[in-house]
Amino acid sequence: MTDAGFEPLEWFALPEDEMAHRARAFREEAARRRTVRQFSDRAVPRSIIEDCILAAGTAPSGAHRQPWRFVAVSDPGTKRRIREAAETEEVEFYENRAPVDWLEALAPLGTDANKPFLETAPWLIVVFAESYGLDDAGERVKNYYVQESVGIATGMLISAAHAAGLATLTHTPSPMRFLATLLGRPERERAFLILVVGHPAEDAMVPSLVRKPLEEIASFV
Ligand code: IYR
Repeated sequence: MTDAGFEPLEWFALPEDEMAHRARAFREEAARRRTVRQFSDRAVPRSIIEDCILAAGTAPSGAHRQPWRFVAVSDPGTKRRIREAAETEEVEFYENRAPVDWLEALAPLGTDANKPFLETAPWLIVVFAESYGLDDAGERVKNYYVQESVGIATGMLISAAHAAGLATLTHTPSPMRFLATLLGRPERERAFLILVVGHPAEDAMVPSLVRKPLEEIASFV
């Protein structure tokens, strides 16, 4: 698990105008990303999903424990079972569990308990957080900053999918315990979220959102 030794950093220094150009280009590309809720059933090659997951796996993590596991689901039967279980939780959420203020906050997004995209989209990447690891002898190894590490990796996964021309939706059925059971994951893995990945439906609509301006999200001191 421990990486042996050190090696020289591989680094490509850029002139400042090139840095500015790339920063702006990345910002503009990031701004084009939208969370999509209507997916096409158009297939996406597994190799593209593998590259996105490998990009996510380059995320920094506490003590370099890499406490993530990505289960990429394309099997229609498994997707159907995930949809059925998720919708059962969501009906309970929307009808009973969610407080009024939460439902009000969600109203502009137009979400409800119906989750057809869990079957329509070609890929569901179920992200698991490993609460502890196992060493070669099968002994428990402590992980650190698990939520932060998996959150960063998920952000990179979303960015990688967007860069590959794919639409995504972060879906968080609550509670999510059924995912570990359904996918046969070990006790030490906790479902973090489902990333729905695919092409948007041709008639996909997205809510008109305004992103906070720099002054509201940043302070320079
Ligand atoms: N998990 C539910 C509810 C939901 C909650 C939040 I916070 C959202 O930003 C969107 C939906 C669902 O997926 O519908």
